[in-house]
Amino acid sequence: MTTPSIQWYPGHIAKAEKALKEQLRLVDVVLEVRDARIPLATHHPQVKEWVGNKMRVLVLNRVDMIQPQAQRMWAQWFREQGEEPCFTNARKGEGVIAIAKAAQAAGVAVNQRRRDRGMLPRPVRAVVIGFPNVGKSALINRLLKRKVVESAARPGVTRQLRWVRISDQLELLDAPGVIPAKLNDQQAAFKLAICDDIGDASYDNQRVAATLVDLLKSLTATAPELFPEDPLNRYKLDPTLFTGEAYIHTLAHQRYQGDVERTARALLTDFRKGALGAISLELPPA
Ligand SMILES: Nc1nc2c(ncn2[C@@H]2O[C@H](COP(=O)(O)OP(=O)(O)O)[C@@H](O)[C@H]2O)c(=O)[nH]1
Ligand SMILES: [Mg+2]
Repeated sequence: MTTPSIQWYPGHIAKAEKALKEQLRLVDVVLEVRDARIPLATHHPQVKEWVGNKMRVLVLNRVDMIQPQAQRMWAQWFREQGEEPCFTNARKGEGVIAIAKAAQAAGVAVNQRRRDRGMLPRPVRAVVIGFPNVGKSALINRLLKRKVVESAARPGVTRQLRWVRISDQLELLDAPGVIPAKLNDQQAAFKLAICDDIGDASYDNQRVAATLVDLLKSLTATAPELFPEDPLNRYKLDPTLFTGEAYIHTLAHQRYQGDVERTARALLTDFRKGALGAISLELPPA
């Protein structure tokens, strides 16, 4: 019998989705945050339905963790799809002003409609949504540091919601990370695990780390221009000689007294903290 390699908890998802749906009723604009390393795998299939006819701003965060050339490729690809994503580094605050501006601009129409109905204008309300760990909170905190004012709690539908007032024109709502109830694409699920964007899912570190090695091998082969150096140089073990799984085992014997689990964790940690370099794990579809 085979068990699925990456599992998570439907109960948590249902709860997060329910909270999100309540929040969506209160906002004018949706800021959809994805991980720039895996902009396709961090696309949630329900976003379209959640956004409905609200305005949406697409944010590709962690731009510091991908190659500048990969950023250009994604920018062009999204443009071809009729999208204009904002690239941000929420840790440093780079690109966040553009987001506040885009959200505010999206809200202009909202206030026009209010005026037409004889109502007073109010700040634009936006919710920040995306997979766990993509940088939603970091983004809000960065926006707050720039402009700033207060952080106020207002009664939500069934519980207190955290509204953050960014400026006189913009209020944001932090949302819990959401994950689809089902991930049919196993490769996407592995990428989410590699990037730690899957919340408290459980998975086999060794298989995830082996998949990372296989993925890096195929990326360096298909787009050598993005990898002037092999990202696995750090370990002084040539990945082209092994499958991902054999690589982890060999590395374990060379460096970690045969402890494969420790090796897998070390590799994943190195990737996640950027020690292997800035690496986009996805490239735009050809
Ligand atoms: N290098 C880098 N780290 C980031 C960036 N944005 C967020 N982080 C880090 O990623 C982790 C998760 O961010 P958080 O905002 O809590 O994610 P959330 O779960 O979507 O709210 C934190 O340690 C952040 O400091 C970014 O653009 N670049
Ligand atoms: Mg958060």
